[in-house]
Amino acid sequence: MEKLTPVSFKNVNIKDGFWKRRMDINEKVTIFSVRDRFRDTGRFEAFKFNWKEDSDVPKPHIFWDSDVAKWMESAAYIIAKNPNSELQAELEELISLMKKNQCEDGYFNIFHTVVQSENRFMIRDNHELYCLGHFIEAAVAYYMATGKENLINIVDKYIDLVIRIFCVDKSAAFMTPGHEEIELALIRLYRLKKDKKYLDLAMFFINERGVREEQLTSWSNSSYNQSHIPVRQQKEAMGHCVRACYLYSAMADAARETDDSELLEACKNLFEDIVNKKMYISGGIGSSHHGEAFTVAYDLPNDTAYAETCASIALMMFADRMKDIVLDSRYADIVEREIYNGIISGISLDGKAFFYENPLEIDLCDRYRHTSVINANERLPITQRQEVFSCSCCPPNMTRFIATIGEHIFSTDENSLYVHQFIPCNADFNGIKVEVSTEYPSKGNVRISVSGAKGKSVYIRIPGWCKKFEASENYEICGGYAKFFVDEDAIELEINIPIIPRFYASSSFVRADAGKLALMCGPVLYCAEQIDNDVKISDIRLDTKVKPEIEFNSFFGCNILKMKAYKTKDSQSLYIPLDEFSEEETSVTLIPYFGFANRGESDMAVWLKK
Ligand code: FUB
Ligand code: ZN
Repeated sequence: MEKLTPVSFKNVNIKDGFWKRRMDINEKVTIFSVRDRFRDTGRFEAFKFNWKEDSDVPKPHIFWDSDVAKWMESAAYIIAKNPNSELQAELEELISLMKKNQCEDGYFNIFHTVVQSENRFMIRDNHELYCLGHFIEAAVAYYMATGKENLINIVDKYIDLVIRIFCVDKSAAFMTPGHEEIELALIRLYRLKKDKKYLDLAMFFINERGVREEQLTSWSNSSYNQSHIPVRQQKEAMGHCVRACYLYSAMADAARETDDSELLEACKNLFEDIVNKKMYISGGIGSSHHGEAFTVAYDLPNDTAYAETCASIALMMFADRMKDIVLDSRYADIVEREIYNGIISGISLDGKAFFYENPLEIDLCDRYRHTSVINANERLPITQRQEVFSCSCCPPNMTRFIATIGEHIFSTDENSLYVHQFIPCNADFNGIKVEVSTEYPSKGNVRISVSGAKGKSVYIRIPGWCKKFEASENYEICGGYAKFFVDEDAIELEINIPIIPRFYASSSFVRADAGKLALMCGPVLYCAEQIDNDVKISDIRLDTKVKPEIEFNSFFGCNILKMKAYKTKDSQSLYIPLDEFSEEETSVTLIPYFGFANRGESDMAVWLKK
């Protein structure tokens, strides 16, 4: 097993370009607007533990704690890079409320203290351990940002209680959490504090999953939360996608920490099953809103795609961990697919609104077809992003993702530096200084200057979609990376990855995409929106013989494409005999998929007729 160490986002300064714009918006707009919406809805107020039956205070939800914990984690990452007294004060206030309201025995959960204290650790699907997991991640982040242990002390006390209840007394009504997350969080805390009790507890929850029958919800079976068989035997990704990919991320972490080759093998199999059979071209996973879950292989409907933003983040997290334990560029390829498509389609360009579901096709007519029946709308994804949801897990997941985008760029081991993503930045770590200059994803020239790495190798990922590239120095290909040897104190490498449009057909097993094509340019997926096109989106037939024109568009901060296409010649008939049917030439504009629904409601499609 490889053991690369990712370079912390704290050591990486993103200079300009696509991600700098996103980070600035995250820091100046998103973190505050998510906070304000969480305030409006009572999520912050809930930390005062002042809800009572008949009071005006909104009733806490079982996982509001986790929404705020993710917000805290995000705010901590932001202040780790740029001190901000407002955010810091907000964090301190929340932490002091937590300290004040933590139970004597260490328990901390708002819902199960003020609403249903009688059900403490009784209902497996009530997210207590999931919420604790997010508080642990927030504690790690706050410590990294400030060196302060106040939040760590709170979660540590709670973890001791969990160890007692789950591993010693075994008095909880279940063995493993209904929603995974605590496992990966505990391993993060273990890496920070080096206290083995955290790793042991993570391993306990990983190892106990699927070995016995456990409490189920009334509407799901054991595969919903990956408890159908022991984790080492799992080969097929099943159930709720976020739960699944948080578990797989923890399994990858655990495989690394304990040198467990069986766990690693399971991770590899699960990854293959997802990316070869169950993932949208956008990187989205979860084809159905029923259980927000994986369905069966090749079932990838575009208009009803669930493709939750958190699920894309979770798959990215899994792939990102795998890239550091297996030298295979396909893992970082999936990170790339997610960060430019399935994840950031989840946030509006102004940084204020979010998609929970990320469909790959919208036809507004589907929403209004039942003209004579009241309330007969289909169960279809919303067409415009919202600032907050009653289940608002995605917005704070997005803020923590954007704040730490720098974490996905580099890894190191004793002898090498690895460059996984192409983001313009300066980085300084382990005596090595790196500068990356590029206009990626709009242009493919990447200049990488490295100093302090004499005698080491530099591995640069060559994206799987790139068939031909140029490099300024000699290299060999290892695991999909171009490997360069550094024989001087400072070296400057240049690679050129052509950013040219590429058409994709899907596997013949994917019914929804039959007879259609999708277009990608560099790592970015494209779609057609009605607002840019006169032709009805479903009527566009792409002309693949003429190269699409590429044009940089500042609204999207990325290229758009213009290309030749055909449309059906106007006819008044509903059905046209084939000998009377004809097409005429037209042109279409395609925009980055991540940018759809930023200019009002519009029909949209990724897959277009060929
Ligand atoms: O259950 C907590 C979170 O809410 C899940 O991770 C999301 O899928 C949503 O159901
Ligand atoms: Zn979510």
